[in-house]
Parts: sequence; structure tokens; C-alpha cells
Amino acid sequence: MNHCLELDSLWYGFHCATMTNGRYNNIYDAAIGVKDQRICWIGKHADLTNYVAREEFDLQGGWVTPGLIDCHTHLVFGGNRASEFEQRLNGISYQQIAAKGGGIASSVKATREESPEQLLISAKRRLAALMKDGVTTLEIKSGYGLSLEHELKMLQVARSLADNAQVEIKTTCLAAHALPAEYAGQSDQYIDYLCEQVLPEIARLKIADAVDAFCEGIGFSPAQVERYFAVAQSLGLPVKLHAEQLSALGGTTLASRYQALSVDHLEYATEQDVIAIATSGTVAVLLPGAFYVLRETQKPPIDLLRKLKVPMAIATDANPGTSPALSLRLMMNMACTLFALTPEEALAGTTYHAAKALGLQQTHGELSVGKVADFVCWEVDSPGELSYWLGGDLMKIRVKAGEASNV
Ligand code: DI6
Ligand code: FE
Repeated sequence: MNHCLELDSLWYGFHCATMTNGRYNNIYDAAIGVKDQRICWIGKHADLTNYVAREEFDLQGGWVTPGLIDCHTHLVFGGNRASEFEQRLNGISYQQIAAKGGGIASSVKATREESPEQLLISAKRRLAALMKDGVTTLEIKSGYGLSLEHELKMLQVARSLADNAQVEIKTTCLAAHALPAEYAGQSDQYIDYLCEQVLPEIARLKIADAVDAFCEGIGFSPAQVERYFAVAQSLGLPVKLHAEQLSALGGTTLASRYQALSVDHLEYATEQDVIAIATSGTVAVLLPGAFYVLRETQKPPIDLLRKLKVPMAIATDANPGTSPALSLRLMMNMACTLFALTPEEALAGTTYHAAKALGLQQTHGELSVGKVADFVCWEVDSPGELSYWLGGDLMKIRVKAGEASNV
């Protein structure tokens, strides 16, 4: 006699794109059994015979996918930069605005001025929008504080957003995002400060899950990033990098030497950069929202990334300057339309590969036995529809760690 399966809940009445190994791997007329917040059975409903379940849910149609993972956001910030959006449309470039003290610096000023409670209110609203569109896990970066006090404030707000919210949050310290005004002309001294004071304290408080930097002409040089990465690594913190967004500086290749979890943007990445990340197992995070807002014309080297089997994730880069994006599904559409990803690659980019970009590949990003029971049932006729619609309200039900939540 077969062992009787004991389930906390059983979900059925849908088709399922499991996204195992980053492919659709569809199961028609599927069922998912959940025990202790994990998937303990998945397959064709008709094949599940010997079980008891405390609760059963008939979803009555639609497609189930893994919960979406937004692996690159700057969701916590003060104010917004709609006025700079207008300036850019009047012909002033992002770099020119940054050079005049606008850009990231203006968000730093606003973020420093706001209390944790104020920051929490606006970030909660943005988080709710992401969750309504199927996000069950996301990453949030600091980087608008640029001092120990204000970076900690941002990271604490980011962590507290997960409280009772049926969402999981990974935090990243992006203290090397821009040079704060008080260090003008002294970028090496600012990196010293980050290495000697900020990173050790962040590590001691265990308030960040990873460390990130902006390697760019308007950010930090590869040599500066390398000093900062070396300290992060010595403190046991994994690294990620904003690299090759506006110019080719070799940040991607540098990041690969530190086994970065991900390198993000990559519009100007060279062949050498792509070869480097193909060997280090680093995920390429594509951010079509920033590409679109900046009206960039240089595309990331998609064909080469594909050819060398570099995992490609897609994220919102939700931030007040270059990507005020609050729908991860819209980013999937843009990755298809602007970068020519297939809808299957786009869905893998917000599930399977996005999990890897956060170091969560053992537990998240696909629907298989042992993974956390994070999934979404969508009102669609095929999983490709998730990348097809621009906006819309497609989510029927969202399940986080086995618990349903209609956000
Ligand atoms: N790259 C980006 O796209 C954002 N940060 C970064 O390093 C932009 C952040 C901002 O403009 O506020
Ligand atoms: Fe970013």
C-alpha cells in the first residue's frame, strides 16, 4: 500500500508552468500539495490518489506560475523626480542633470530628510503595486542615504516592509551608489569611509544580504569598486554590480572575479565581459525600464548572453530617476519588445533566473517538490500572455509560503 500523503493544503483546477530549469515545463490539469510552507507534491491532479488535506482549493481555471521575483529594486526613497523627467524631455541628459546636483543627489537629499515612518508609507504603496502584479519576493537596495545613519535607516525600512505583508524581501547595501555632497572631489576618501566604517557595521548588524555599487563615470571606478568588494567579501557578504549601463568600464569582468550574484544593466557589456560572467555563474539582470526611460539605443548583448548560456533575469529597477516602474510584468513585455527575449525567457527571467540573482535558487523560482510554496494563478489562456499584455489585472490569486493572499 502506498504511503498516505498528509497535506496542509491542496490546490487544483489549473494548468501550470513550473519553470523548472528555466523552461515552461507545463503540467495540464495540475495540482500542488503544500506541507509546512513548501511544495510537497506537484503533478497531474488525476495522479494524486492517496492523500489527506486539511484544506482544498479549486482555482477553477487559469495558469499557475512561480511567484514573480523582482531581483533589482530601489523601492525605498524620499520624494520623487517627476520634474527631472520633464527636464529630460526638454533635452537635458541624465548625466547633465546629475552634474548639476540633480539626479541621484536630489533623491539623497529627500531620503535623508524623511523619517523611517515617512519612507515606509511611500514604499508600502509601491510594494502593493508590485504585489498586485504577482511579486512574492523582491530585493530592495539602499543607496539614497550615503552615510552610515541613512543607509541603515533605508535598510531597516526595507526589512520592515516584509512585516505581516506576505512577501519576502532581500536587502542590498548600495552605499557606493553616488558620491554624497560632503565628499565632493574626494571619492577615494568616501570609499575609505565605506570600507572602514559602513560595511563592517552593516555586516555586524546583519541588515543586508548583499552589497552593490554603481560602476560608472557618474558613479565609481572599477578600482574603487574593487576595494569595496574586497571588504564586502572579507565580511562574508556576496556582491552584485550596476555595470556597463552608460559606458563600458569593465565592471562586469571585475564583478565576475568576485563571483558576483549578478551584474545588472549591461547595455555596454563587451564580449570579454560576457565570457567572464559565463564562467563565473553570474546572472545578467536586464532592466528594460531604465533602457526605455533613458531612451537608450544600445541594447545589452542578448544574442551573446544566450549563446554562452548566461542566465538572464529581468527586474523593474524601480527607482525615482531612471525607472519609475511598478509592474514586473510590464518589464517582461519590454524585455520581449525591446530586447527580443521570448515570453518563455521573460518568465524565466522573473522566476528561475531571478531567484539565482538573489542566491535563492535552492528554495525559490520554480515549482517543484521542496521549494517554498510561492505561486500565482493568472486569468490567462497561456503563460505567454503574461508578457503579452501591457498592464491589466491578470492575477486571480497569489500564494506566499502556502498562504493565499488577495492583495
Ligand atoms: N542605475 C540606475 O538606473 C539607478 N541607479 C543606478 O545605479 C538610477 C538611480 C537614480 O537615478 O536615482
Ligand atoms: Fe538600479
